[in-house]
Amino acid sequence: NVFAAKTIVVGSKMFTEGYVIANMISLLLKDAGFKVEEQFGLTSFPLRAAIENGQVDIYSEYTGTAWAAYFKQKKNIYDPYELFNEVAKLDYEKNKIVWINMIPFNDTYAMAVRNEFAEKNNIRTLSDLAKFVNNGNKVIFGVNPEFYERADGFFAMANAYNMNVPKKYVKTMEAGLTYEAVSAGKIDVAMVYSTDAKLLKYNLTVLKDDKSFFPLYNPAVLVREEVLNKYPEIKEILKPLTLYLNENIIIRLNYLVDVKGMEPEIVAKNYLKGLGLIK
Ligand code: PBE
Repeated sequence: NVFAAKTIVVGSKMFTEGYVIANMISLLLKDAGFKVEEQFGLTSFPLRAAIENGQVDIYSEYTGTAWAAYFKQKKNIYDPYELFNEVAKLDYEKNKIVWINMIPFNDTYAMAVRNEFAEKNNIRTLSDLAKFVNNGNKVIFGVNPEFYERADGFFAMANAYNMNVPKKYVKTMEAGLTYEAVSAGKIDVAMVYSTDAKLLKYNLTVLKDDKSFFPLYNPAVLVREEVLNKYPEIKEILKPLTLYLNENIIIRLNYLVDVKGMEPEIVAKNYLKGLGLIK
């Protein structure tokens, strides 16, 4: 039926930046005449399963997440474009998922402590933290359940730094809640994302990953090949994500959601409208 609307299912992860980018994908596609269904608010592994089995057509994924957590690659690649190409190749060969439109910023996991804690104990890097922990100091960590389990997550990180953390000192909580917990002294070290806007609100020191344990995590758009073949224009429609997002801008947009309390959809819409990219 030539009159049937072009329908596409957009997925998203369950955290602020994930919602902001997914809403942009959704708004740009709608503006170009697509009918969009939203499967928003999933954690990484279920969302991944959903695109592999065709329940989701398109979503934004991070290069390092696919590389290290899904494909269990150990080798670190320090050039974002090279990592994008390698991970895209693997995903296409394995799953016929096509990577398009890499976005030029890195949203990495990081460990953050209160500024006083960093100063008092002279801790600036993950190696400093490992030394402090291994000296027998009781240090409580707060991480989300996904980071607790992932191949590029907590225990692999601790292992890379030879940091001996008893399991009972690692508390799991929602990613957004680690800031309040560390500020209130309920935990000593918070898992954060480097583009989180709450880093601007709380007085925290982000510890340097001095052994480069974490891969690069650049977002990109992933589409099932079948869908891209049907609608090849998608690549052009979503190009603004590559052209008009960067680290400063995404932190600003995350700020409007996490600190100012705006809805991610409104933030995404205002930004795209302001640039004249949607009606
Ligand atoms: N990240 C930061 C996580 C959440 C945001 C890219 C390390 C991920 O989705 O893999």
